[in-house]
Amino acid sequence: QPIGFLDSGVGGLTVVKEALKQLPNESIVFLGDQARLPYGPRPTEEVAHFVQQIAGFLLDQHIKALVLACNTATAAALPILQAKLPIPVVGVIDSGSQTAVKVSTGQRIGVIATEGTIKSHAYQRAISNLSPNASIEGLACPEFVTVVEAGKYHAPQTDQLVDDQLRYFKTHPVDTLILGCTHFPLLVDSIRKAMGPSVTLVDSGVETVSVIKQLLADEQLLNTDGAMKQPQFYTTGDVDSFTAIAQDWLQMTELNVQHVPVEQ
Ligand code: DGN
Repeated sequence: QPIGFLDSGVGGLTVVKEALKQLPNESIVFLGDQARLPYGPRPTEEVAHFVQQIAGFLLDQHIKALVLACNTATAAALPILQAKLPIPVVGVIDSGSQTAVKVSTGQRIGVIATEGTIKSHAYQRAISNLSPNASIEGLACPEFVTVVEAGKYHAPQTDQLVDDQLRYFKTHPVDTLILGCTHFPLLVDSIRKAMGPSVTLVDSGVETVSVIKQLLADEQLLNTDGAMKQPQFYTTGDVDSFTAIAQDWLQMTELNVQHVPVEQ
């Protein structure tokens, strides 16, 4: 049985990329809800509704576990799905917070994410529970999602945009920065340049794959042998633009991508 991954768009592919490395014997089904992207500015209830819908589609593909490879979806719907679905469901916020608290030298932790995630205070809560004295700086960077979805993450003007947005941290310094949106690891080179070498960057998605691996092992659901299967990708949006970004990011030429219609 496959593991299901969902995101509002291509951002969740950053988690899939890590899963292909850490879980080479598993099959993967991914759905990007590009037709209704971005999730960031939408009301929580609407995001929760969309996420339940696409989780239902993935359940029909007989997944054995579900990864919400989207911070906005995690903030809006993780407890609901954990309560409703008969399979393990993992989000990206707790694992990113745990790692940040562990690696941060001075407990000055920054979070960049969508407006939805920042407004939900989900990271602020998770980090404060783990490290009550931590100071947390949250910054919404919704434009980063647009740049990534447009496939412009290698464009020279992107460095400038990222640098402008992250200038906030010049006056609000942090020692650790959580990439609290799964789209942002595609911009990691620009983010690294803007933040300088001394700030530790935490990719929530990468940390999540270690969590799901452990969870599958604990539940005796982990596949330890068997040939690696081609992942199956679905998008509710445009197959060609999804395929182009997925090929570039995953460095794979042959991809199975299919369109799934959804109500708008
Ligand atoms: N990739 C999603 C996240 O991690 O929050 C959100 C992108 C979006 O829909 N704005």
